[in-house]
Amino acid sequence: GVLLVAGCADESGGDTGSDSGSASGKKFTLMVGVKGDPFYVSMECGAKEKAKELGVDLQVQGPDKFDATLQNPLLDAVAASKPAALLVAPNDVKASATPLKRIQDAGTKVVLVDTTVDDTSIGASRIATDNKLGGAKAAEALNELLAGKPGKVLVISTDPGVSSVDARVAGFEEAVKTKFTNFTLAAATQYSHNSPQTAASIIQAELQRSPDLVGVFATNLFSAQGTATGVRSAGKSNQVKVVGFDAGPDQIKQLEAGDVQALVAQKPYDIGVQGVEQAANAIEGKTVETNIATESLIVTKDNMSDPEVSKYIYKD
Ligand code: T6T
Repeated sequence: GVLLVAGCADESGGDTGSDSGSASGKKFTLMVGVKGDPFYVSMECGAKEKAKELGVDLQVQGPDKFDATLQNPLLDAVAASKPAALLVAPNDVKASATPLKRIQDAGTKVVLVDTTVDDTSIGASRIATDNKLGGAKAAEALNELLAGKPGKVLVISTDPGVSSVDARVAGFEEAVKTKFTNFTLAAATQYSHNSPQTAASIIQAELQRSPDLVGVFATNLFSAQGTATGVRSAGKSNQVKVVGFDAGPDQIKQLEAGDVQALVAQKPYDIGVQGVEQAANAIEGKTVETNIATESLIVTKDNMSDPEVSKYIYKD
């Protein structure tokens, strides 16, 4: 289905395209990872802004769940419509490759945004947060929150095979094993399937099993939301520090309420802008940057009102 967005800041006054290059007037599709996720809503705002500037006709779509079995049929429909460019956040490193390869082979310029596939022949450009670094930053934030106190920490992710969150887990685990050796990983990473309810159940079961748990790293918006709710319902907000990824309006509320202590915020708006830019470059035969790593920043209760930080809070 088509994703409707109400939340973009009004940034009218862009170039209406009288002097734009050959990408002007072409059809671009943005296939987000999942509909209604503030991360992708913000990415869409950035993509729309750049599309407007370049005179590109941008359509946005996304599956109802973050699941390749739902996203792939939408990709097959995109293949049939043959856009000049496809910006896509693939749902799975393996399962998403087949439809994307077909689309690329048919002549559409494919740009991977946020997530990737294993097959490196896919994508003229890949634009994503440095997710491994983001995971390491989460470990550092947790260590600071605990002031070096030793203890067990748990990682709650969405699904294995999602490049973004897998890299965050790897970065977090590496930092715990090499730098913050005061921590021990509580158990294997647990998977919420991107459901806040499941994340809440996971943390509550772990709190029962490991009363000595001191911290949790939840690798994306919905895992973090559910984890924080679960810790709060268990009445353990004072004992367990929660570090989440992503900074939607609800995550900021949880930070304010003290249910989450730190967030790693991405810059999805920038990913959207750069995605359209690189796709246009590919169409116009200009130099394309094959890999772009975008930044992340730590948001806490202390810095969240600073305009330099609050400008990165996602739209919903
Ligand atoms: O964390 C983002 C995104 O980077 C990830 O690939 C999937 O989950 C989010 O969209 C947040 O829900």
